[in-house]
Amino acid sequence: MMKGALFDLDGVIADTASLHFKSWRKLAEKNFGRSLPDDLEQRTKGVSRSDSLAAILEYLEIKVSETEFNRLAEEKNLIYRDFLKDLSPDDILPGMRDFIEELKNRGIMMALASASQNGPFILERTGLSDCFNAVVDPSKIKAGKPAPDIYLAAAAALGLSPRECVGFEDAVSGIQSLKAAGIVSVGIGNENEVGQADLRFASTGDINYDDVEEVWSEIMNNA
Ligand code: B16
Ligand code: MG
Repeated sequence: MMKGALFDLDGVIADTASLHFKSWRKLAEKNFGRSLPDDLEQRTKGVSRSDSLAAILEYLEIKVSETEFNRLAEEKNLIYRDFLKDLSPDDILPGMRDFIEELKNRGIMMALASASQNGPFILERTGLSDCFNAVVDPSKIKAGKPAPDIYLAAAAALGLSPRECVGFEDAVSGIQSLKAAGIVSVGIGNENEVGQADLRFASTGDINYDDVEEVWSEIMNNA
């Protein structure tokens, strides 16, 4: 049996993924009078705040000083936090509370492996903090997703090997991170974004434990 479940947050547990890009759009409008194209969203999904800002500035072909870079990152976070001000358990994505409770009842340990520094706040506000045995602090991770570091740290925080775990992701960068860590990957979303995952569900409402356990066992038996 699999022993650990490692979760991404935005777009997997909480309905917050689009709020990040909405915040970046607002920031770009306000500071540079520029709009951002839809396809930039995928490049910022699962990616740290500073890596996201670097990708956006590169697209805009704007160079800024380090001080200005930090100010823009901070301003984006203030915009994002404003969007989060009414966050509640109603913002948990469909089916996820039941799925997390099922894992807990089955004795499967859970860790959060989100690139977001707002992770603990979001877990608190959605009432899910108690379900998690560990929350990785992304500021302590050297290389963000797509590097394997954050998922390796999440498995280690549970005292498990990567092979004993399954990871849940909604972003290309996150699936790449899981693969590089040697962790069975479950993608939530469309083929374009998470088609490389070992198992894919179109949306969180479709996730079920039996399929996840079956794919994990199959991969372990063939390894
Ligand atoms: P913050 P995840 C990621 O969360 C988001 O997908 C990404 O868009 C965001 O830039 C990153 O968190 C950092 O978030 O600015 O709140 O620290 O998908 O890894 O849960
Ligand atoms: Mg995500």
